[in-house]
Amino acid sequence: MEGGVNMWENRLFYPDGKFASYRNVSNGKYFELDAQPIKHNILPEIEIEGRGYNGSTPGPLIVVREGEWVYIKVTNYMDEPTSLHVHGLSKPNSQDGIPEIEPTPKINPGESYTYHFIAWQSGTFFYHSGNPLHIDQGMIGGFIVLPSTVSNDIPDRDYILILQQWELPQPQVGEVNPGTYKPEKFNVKPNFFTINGKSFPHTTPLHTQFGEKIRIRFINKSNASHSMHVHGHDFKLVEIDGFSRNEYLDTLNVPSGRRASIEFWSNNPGIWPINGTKTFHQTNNGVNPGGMITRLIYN
Ligand SMILES: [Cu+2]
Repeated sequence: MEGGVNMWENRLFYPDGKFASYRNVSNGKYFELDAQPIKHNILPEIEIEGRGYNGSTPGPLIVVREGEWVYIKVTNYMDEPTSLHVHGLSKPNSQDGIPEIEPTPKINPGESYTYHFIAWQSGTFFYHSGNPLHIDQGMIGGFIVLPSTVSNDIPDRDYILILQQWELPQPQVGEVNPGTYKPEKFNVKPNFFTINGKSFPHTTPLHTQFGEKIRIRFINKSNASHSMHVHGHDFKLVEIDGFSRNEYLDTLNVPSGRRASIEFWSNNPGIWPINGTKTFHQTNNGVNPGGMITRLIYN
């Protein structure tokens, strides 16, 4: 049902992020990603000097269909080489984007390379720089492959949430010192936590109406696992790493590298937190509430 896939595409939401624009080509879609230094506010008073794609972290959401060819032209506007790895979708070695290890191009400053491969598997994926340090400075974005055919049973709203953490210099735990900061290398002692690049209370809420089926796709590539909880709603785990699951839970651990999708019915009106359960992750450097929290709000 081709129409159903079009409908599904219109039901994708990437709160606080943007969708990647594209050009249709004969056998698929062509995207452009600019790898560049960025300044990005995770809170009104906290700006990060990091790296991102097309001006943001996370980078724009790429959406394609199962079976399509995907072309992604990456241009390096930074002072260091980079590359692009689309995580979880297997592809030819030359297109995998880890040039330190694989026979795949390194994109030097000022240069471009166009990755091309088939999106053969539907599911939730993400892209990131082949340089791990760049990832922890913000170079990650969502990559969704919608199935080529669907039943009528698609979600009413399908949210994509990327989990990130940051180590920013701060005088002490328990206060937030406003300013512009470069994330410490690899964020080994993270003190700020974001969903799609924003910390609570500045995360944009998820909206619903009574009776809808909501899907949430969690994506984690940070140095920690994130244990995600939806208040007021048990949920069904429907996907891990592009593969179907069918299991009921109310808290779901999302380890580094994993994508996990859940679905639930909006059957309990209110304003509900959706959050990482680790206590420090629910704060902004120890200031409660903050960090990896968003809300589900019934309209
Ligand atoms: Cu990978």
